[in-house]
Amino acid sequence: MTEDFVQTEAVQTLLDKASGISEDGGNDRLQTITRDLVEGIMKIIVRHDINESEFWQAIGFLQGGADEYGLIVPAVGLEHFMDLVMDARDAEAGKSGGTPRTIEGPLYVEGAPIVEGDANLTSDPDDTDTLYMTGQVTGPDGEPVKGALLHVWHANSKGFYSHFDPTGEQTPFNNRRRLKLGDDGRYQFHSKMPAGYACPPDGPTDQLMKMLGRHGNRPAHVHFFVEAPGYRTLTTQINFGDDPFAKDDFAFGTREGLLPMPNRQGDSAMIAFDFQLQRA
Ligand code: MBD
Ligand code: FE
Repeated sequence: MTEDFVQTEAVQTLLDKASGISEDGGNDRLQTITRDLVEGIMKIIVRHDINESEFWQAIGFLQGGADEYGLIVPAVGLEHFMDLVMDARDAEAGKSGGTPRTIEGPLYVEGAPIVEGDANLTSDPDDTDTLYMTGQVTGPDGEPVKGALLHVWHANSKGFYSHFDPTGEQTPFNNRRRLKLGDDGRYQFHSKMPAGYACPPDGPTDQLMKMLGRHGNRPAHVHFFVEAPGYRTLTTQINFGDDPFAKDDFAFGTREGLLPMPNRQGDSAMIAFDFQLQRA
């Protein structure tokens, strides 16, 4: 049997009906995309001789993994692929430049405290290295960006994020802040050095990674959204330039230009990192 089977009249009629294309009403774009998506899956079923037991195994995986879609999507490279697509669209539109974007991931929480000046992000105990970050938000011509809001979020020294911590040890919005910047676009904060993140052990994403011969770990990182009137919102992260695992990321978030080298002295790590935004 070949993929031509999908082109038979019975299957094509099934696709037209299942996607709603042959019915009255409905959302045209959704109908077309649904049809293509289902047809693509049908082709894979035929191409790989997928049998009934494998089919139901896949459905079971998707059902069991529903809570972890936000992890499965970056794990299989789709979230990074969206960045590559947006970069390519920008290049086509002549809109390149500035700090690279990279994936948001599933662990942002809205409503973090808004703070000004030298900000402390953490209520973690004082037994791990302190991270100091400073820098400036500028525009395409190097002009300071006025009135920016810098969202920052990162894991604690065990790799857990507040609001998603299985130990229940963290206070709400720990290691999450929105920094309100002034007219010079400068920011400054301190926190505790994050550790790398690992997918929940033996959860659906971790299981899939193991079956693929991969791992479910991310190197240590700090997430940012940079928002300012008149500029395009940037979603990005940094890794640490001296981290041996910096480029071994199951979620493909590490990028050139996002690997500042910390200046480590005793139990502190200092990082200078500027953000350059594109105009809206
Ligand atoms: C993370 O902390 C993260 O940033 C991503 C992209 C996926 C899983 C956990
Ligand atoms: Fe993260």
